[in-house]
Amino acid sequence: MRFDVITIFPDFFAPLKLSLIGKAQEKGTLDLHVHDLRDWTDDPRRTVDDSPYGGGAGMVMRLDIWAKALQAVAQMSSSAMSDSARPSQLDIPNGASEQGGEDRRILMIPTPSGRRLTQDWAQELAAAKQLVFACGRYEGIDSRFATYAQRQSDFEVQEFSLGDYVLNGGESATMVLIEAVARLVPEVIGNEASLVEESHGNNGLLEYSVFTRPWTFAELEPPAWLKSGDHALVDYWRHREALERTWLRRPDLLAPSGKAFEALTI
Ligand code: 6GU
Repeated sequence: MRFDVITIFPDFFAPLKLSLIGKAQEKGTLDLHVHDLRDWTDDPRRTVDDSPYGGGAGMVMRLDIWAKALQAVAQMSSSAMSDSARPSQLDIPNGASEQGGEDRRILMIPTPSGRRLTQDWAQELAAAKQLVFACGRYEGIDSRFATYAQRQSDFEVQEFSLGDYVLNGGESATMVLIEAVARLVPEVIGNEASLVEESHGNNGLLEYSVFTRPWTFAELEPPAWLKSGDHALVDYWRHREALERTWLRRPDLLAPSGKAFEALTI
């Protein structure tokens, strides 16, 4: 899977060389490219913004610069992907190519007014072929950009938000989305079973509590049934505990409209 990030702060993404996501890039499972928006400016000051029409505070990022950046990234990435990534994907039986959606190329625009990122959406995005991120700063990118991209590029366009609070720019939100999606791409995480049981995983409940040695510390002990050696009993209590934690901490997930409603009837 390929990620392209367009930003005025390319250094922001250096941490993606670390950890599992860095390893996945070395293996070739993930292909991450960070582009400096200022490469597509044409004045010595490398200006990317201007004052808003109609007046008001702050600056707005220019549509013409973003359009050039997007066209360039679209072009360089589509030729790169047709060179290498393509044939190997076709060779793999039961790969993403069977699940549909493997050819999706999506322009992701981080904005507090976008669609809220959820685990379900991250799962869906993990099957895409390419995600391109347009990281805005200041008061944001000229609002025509999404429409422009929809009309003039090969990309499907999605505006996403992490939640109801405001960040200074899309960079940190993009890091979050890349991490949430990348770990769902097959072979990025070593132990895929850990994806199933974790919070917001398949049954929609919060994760049950976990414990390791020492058994007693500062008079604190795990629940006794963890020592029973009876797997069915342990599964039963873990499920109960996950339900209890969800009920106490996130009752919204158990509402009829919530993700874990089904878990109540198991
Ligand atoms: Cl995606 N961008 C910005 N700038 N602020 C946010 C956000 C995104 N999600 C929550 N707040």
